Amino acid sequence: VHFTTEEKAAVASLWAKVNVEVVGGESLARLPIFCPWTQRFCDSFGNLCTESAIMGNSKVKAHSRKVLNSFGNAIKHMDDLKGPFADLSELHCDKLHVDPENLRLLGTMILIVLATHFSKEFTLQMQAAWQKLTNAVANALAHKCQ
Ligand code: HNI
Repeated sequence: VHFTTEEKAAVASLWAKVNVEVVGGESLARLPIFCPWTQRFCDSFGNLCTESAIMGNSKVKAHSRKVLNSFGNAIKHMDDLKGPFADLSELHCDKLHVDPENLRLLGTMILIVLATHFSKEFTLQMQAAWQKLTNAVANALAHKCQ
């Protein structure tokens, strides 16, 4: 994937304002695997589908921080993501058996959260640049899943 100078600048300018904990947590909380639409277990367990319930889970919280920090790393290596993400791809594909679809979905959730936090700055161009990045990161992470 080739990023233009403008796209790189757009991504970096928004990233400088991102609160990693907040955006990471909200994005993971929106991932449908944590918050299934059906809410089948509400009767027995109570509602686990709130941001605070999901964020109260320390492992989820730790992971969301790691996810966003690895996006920070991706922003430094936009010209070649496969190399820097090779080990993480092995972890998610071979060891954790994460469905690649969920890797892509999390990227979409990050876009949604960025759009809600930075509504004015999240222009068409900004969305396009970030979408390209989230797709590229998901592809790099899913590389070993085939
Ligand atoms: Ni993910 C660990 C990055 C999506 C489940 N994950 C990590 C680590 C990073 C990371 C970084 C820490 C590795 C280490 O400690 O060496 N994960 C990312 C990124 C994405 C992502 C950048 C998506 C863009 N991970 C997902 C998804 C799932 C997931 C969608 C599950 C559905 N990840 C895990 C699990 C671990 C993990 C489980 C190990 C536990 C942990 O917190 O270290």
